[in-house]
Amino acid sequence: MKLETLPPKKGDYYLQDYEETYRNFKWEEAEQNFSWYHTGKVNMAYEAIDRHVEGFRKNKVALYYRNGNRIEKYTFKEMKEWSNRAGNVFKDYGVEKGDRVFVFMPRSPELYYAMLGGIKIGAIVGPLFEAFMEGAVRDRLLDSGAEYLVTTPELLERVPEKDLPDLKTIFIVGEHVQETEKYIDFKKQMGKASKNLDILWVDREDGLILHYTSGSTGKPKGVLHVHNAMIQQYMTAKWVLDLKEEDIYWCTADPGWVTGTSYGMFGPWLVGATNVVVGGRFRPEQWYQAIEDFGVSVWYSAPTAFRMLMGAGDEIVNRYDLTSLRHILSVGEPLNPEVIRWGTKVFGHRIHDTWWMTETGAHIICNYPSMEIRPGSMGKPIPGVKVAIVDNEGKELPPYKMGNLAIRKGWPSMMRKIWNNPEKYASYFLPSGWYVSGDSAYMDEDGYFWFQGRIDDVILTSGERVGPFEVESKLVEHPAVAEAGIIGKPDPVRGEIIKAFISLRDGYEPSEQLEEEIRSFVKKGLAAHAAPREIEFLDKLPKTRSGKIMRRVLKSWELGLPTGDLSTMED
Ligand code: 6R9
Repeated sequence: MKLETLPPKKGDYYLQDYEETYRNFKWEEAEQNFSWYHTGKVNMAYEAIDRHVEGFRKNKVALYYRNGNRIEKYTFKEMKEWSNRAGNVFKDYGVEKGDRVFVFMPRSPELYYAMLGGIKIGAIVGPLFEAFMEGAVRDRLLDSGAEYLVTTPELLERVPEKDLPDLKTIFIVGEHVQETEKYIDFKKQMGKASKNLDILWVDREDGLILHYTSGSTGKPKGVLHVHNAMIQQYMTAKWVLDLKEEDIYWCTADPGWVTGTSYGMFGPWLVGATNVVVGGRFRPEQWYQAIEDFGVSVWYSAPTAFRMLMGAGDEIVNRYDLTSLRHILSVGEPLNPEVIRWGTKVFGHRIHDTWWMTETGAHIICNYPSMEIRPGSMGKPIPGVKVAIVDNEGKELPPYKMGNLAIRKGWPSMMRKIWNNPEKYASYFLPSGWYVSGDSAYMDEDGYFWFQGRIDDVILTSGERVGPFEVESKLVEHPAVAEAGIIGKPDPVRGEIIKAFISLRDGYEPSEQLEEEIRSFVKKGLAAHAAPREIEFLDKLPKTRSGKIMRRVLKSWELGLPTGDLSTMED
């Protein structure tokens, strides 16, 4: 079978020659773009915001915000002043370097000032999804020992204060806040605070942000990143997002997910780009409208969103003017080839898949606009980082061998700690110096990486190893299938059999005939052993808030086992 490829796009890109850059690039070269390379004094918020105010971007829009009728815009200068005010308020109430300041809020300008303000005075900020319920909030605040929280009156009801003895001060963003010793009216205090602030210069290795991410079992773990992450976020905002001076950039991710900070705040602002933030729930019409209204040129989203847009149909795309778009990217889950084909058809642009993790802090394997895309592949490692497929002992495997997707330890934005859990941190690394991602993949002979599934999700059926991604991607090519999740179900004869959970597109109803049709579609299109023996139709698949299909939940449902931590599951 001929390999499907999409040729490079013609254009003037930061990364014109991937192979050559990969051979020659040194991180130290990039670091010389920053004054801290010479002075040793660093602060992420300074580099992302204040630095631009000293230069020519002072009056450039840093943030366009829309949520229903609330529409606002802020220049870099305004962002600087508001985050200074926030920093001053925190300082007044005792926040010191290294203290954890958690932010439990809907996406709003205040959320961004609060995070930047905290960073400016050396605090470690911790973003939480606004949809978290009490248990999820408790686990994270307890584990981090957070003393400070920024939240809204509505969300405060989900903060179990009696269980959180460390929590000293709560900054409330709302109208008519009743101030007490513990409850502070954040907006009122910001209004009174000075818009000038002496930034606290910190060390490159000082703590910046704590992102809680849940493993498949057990409690969520706090992944700590440091200010040094900026160098990789900065370079990838150029190489991968290809952000230019005139771009309007929209990252659809919430800051509760690492994508919403590394590439919803830090990366784009480090290169001085204009960020669009849209609040509220996902609706295809609203999303296309946002692209049209803001003139979005670079758009970063996730497979789940693209699949939902695809499911909503082509007719609706045509109602909007999307000609401002020039570069589209995806992250969070494997990007099905069918989705890339659809995107190329309706948007006239390829969708560029990017692979990375909360733990990696920034992009690791990507597709670049100047490079050929092989749909279904995550692309190639970013310059300055070495990636390989290794066995459990850390031995590098040859092309086409499925194994552990591993990264050579020491890339700049690597996590520096799992909060309170050094054993867990150590468990990511092999003695031979590889970080093991927990993902299973292979590399082809040209160095493109192909994702198979989480190691735990790979299915062993009649002696064949089947990655869920291949089967799911084939399933969504079927016209009736909107989304699919695959699990291995224990079977006395075959070891495991493949079971598919499927949600149907609008206009299709479950039936035995459809089931049979879907099964033979996979048999013919992929392989007999990859066809699901069992199919179950669901209205919706269980997903995380970042849009990942939760296969372990499907599996526990199937086997009648406890589902483990569900705090990151969508409502
Ligand atoms: C940024 C982010 C990390 C896990 C990762 C992998 C999956 C992310 C992917 C992808 C296939 C891609 N993942 N991007 N799988 N192709 N392009 O998603 O971080 O939430 O920590 O998840 O997500 O399984 O190991 P995080």
